[in-house]
Amino acid sequence: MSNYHIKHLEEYWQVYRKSVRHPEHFWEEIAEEHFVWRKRWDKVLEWDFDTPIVKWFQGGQLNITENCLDRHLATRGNQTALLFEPNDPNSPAEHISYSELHQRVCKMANVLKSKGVQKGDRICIYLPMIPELAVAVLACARIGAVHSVVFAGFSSTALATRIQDCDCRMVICSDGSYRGEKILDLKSIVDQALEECPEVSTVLVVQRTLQDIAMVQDRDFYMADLLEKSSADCPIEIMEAEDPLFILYTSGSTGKPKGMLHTTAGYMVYTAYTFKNVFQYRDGDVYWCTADIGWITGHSYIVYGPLCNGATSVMFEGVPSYPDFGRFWEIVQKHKVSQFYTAPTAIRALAKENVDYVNSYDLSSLKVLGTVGEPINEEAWHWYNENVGKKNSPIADTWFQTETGGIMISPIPYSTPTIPTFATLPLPGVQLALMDHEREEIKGNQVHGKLCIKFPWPSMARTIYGDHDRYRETYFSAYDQMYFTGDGAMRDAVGYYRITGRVDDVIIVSGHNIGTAPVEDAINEHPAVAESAIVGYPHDVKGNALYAYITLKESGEDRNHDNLRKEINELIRSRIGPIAKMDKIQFTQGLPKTRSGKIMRRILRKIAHDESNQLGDISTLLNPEVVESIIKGAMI
Ligand code: 7RM
Repeated sequence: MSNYHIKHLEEYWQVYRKSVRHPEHFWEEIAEEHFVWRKRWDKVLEWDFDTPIVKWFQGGQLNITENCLDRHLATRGNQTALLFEPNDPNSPAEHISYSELHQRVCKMANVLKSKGVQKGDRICIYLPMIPELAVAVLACARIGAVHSVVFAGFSSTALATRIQDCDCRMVICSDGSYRGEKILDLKSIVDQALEECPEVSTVLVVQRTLQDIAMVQDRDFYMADLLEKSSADCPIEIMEAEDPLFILYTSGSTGKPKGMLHTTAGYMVYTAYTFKNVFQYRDGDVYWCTADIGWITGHSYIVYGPLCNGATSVMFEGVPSYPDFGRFWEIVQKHKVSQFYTAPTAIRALAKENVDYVNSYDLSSLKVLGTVGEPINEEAWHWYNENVGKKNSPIADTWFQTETGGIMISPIPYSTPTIPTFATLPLPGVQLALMDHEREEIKGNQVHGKLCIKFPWPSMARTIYGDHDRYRETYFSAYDQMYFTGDGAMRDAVGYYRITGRVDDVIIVSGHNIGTAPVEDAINEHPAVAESAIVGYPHDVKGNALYAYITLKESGEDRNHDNLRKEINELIRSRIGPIAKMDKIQFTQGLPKTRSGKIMRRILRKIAHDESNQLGDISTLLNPEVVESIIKGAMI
């Protein structure tokens, strides 16, 4: 029996039980057998969920890029590490071997050093899905700098907030990016953001689109010029197990994004282990995750997890709809993809199109399908299973979070029987709990509750950068000695889990977490707006669509409402990004409030869901009379 690669359901249960009985021993064995350490750890785990502190493999020393790159050079130097598929289907794909990737990472690491970057410095990376993004991430890790990747679809305001929050002095960006037929201007977004970030002294610019950009003297440099002069010899920085590896921002229910901090050894061990098991990766396979590296899925399952296993990982620059809705399947056929991992929102968008787009390609190379980011509805699951998998490739519905670093709940393909909409079983080492309203754990099956995790796992985020109190408050204060996920879940008769969605005020739109607060903040910036509340409502492609209830200041009453709607969406686009634009805006006389002044989103959610006959008791509201008028307004 191998702990590292599970191949049967019985084996899963054996491994799972072992991982719960002796968690430390379980992870120690995996850490010992599958990774390169410069010094062995003294202590496998130290933890308490009150403070909270969690430390894995203390005393151990290593570098994650030695595990992702150097150790493969002797055995698979010529094997493709990254397979880059550009936006333009007529441009050739780029096969970057392990030895070439190693060289490129070393060169870029030396560029960073030449610009004064030191261990522990935070580097902001704002790049599209091009090889340099993966190279930049690894270059930081090689010299012990902490990367903070910001998804290159975020606005300049969002970028500036993230640069300021973790005090980055360097930004790595590109001139522009290709997305389908569009060319986006990234450098000007960076320039705008940096007006608010005087501490940033260096900007390294990767040229992708070769469009005209402004370069600031002594601040901005072309990456290519620096790489040319840079040596390909860059020894690793030896890192402590708990040294920070990266910060990744995720939106919360209050305005400020949370900089989740991940550390080195535990993150490496867990993402490598889960990659191997969830995707059942074998030598020779070509693995493709369609996420952007700007999200945790891309960090863990495009870069670190696959490379640690010596896999071939596809990186796709474009979009599923360009040049047409067959693009994903064309790429699967062209590169003989064996594992394909995407989001329910992409599946729903493709399922709306003619099925011939799928059927015109040979998808027989596929062995495992994956989905992540939000609950997958039954219809989308069947469409994926029948048309893409031909009922022959198990679907891994993988549940995890930026905070968990790696996949926590998922079937093990070919071992765990799948059921649509169920993420099924916890992976080894993951101890789940469902909690009731009395904050007690609900035992037994066929139950529903708030999803918690009661024992540490190696890849959990260790803190919110610069705000450990908020970390404790958000994740460890709701339930005693538990990590609270913010999600609800049900456990069925056989112990399978089905995630039912967020229980807080985060709305998932097309797989993007939209915190209500920052969007409301943006709306409220409009001079005509008095107050706003946004909620999600079901949307067949995006999962959720956004609905804004807005009360206007008196002076705005007689304005043209359609213009106002446009202006508000424009404001949201510029402050947050196009993903947060409203699908519906209703102007109201007032918003339902509790007596302590909190907006009752629960009621607005019901109205948006067209369930205003199920509002329950609203007599405790401060202003029950506004509810009736909101219901009337919603019907127009
Ligand atoms: C990986 C990622 C986390 C939130 C999480 C859930 C939701 C993610 C699933 C899912 C149902 C899934 N990280 N979520 N995966 N819900 N089934 N398989 O998305 O930090 O961006 O979001 O996403 O609500 O708490 S994330």
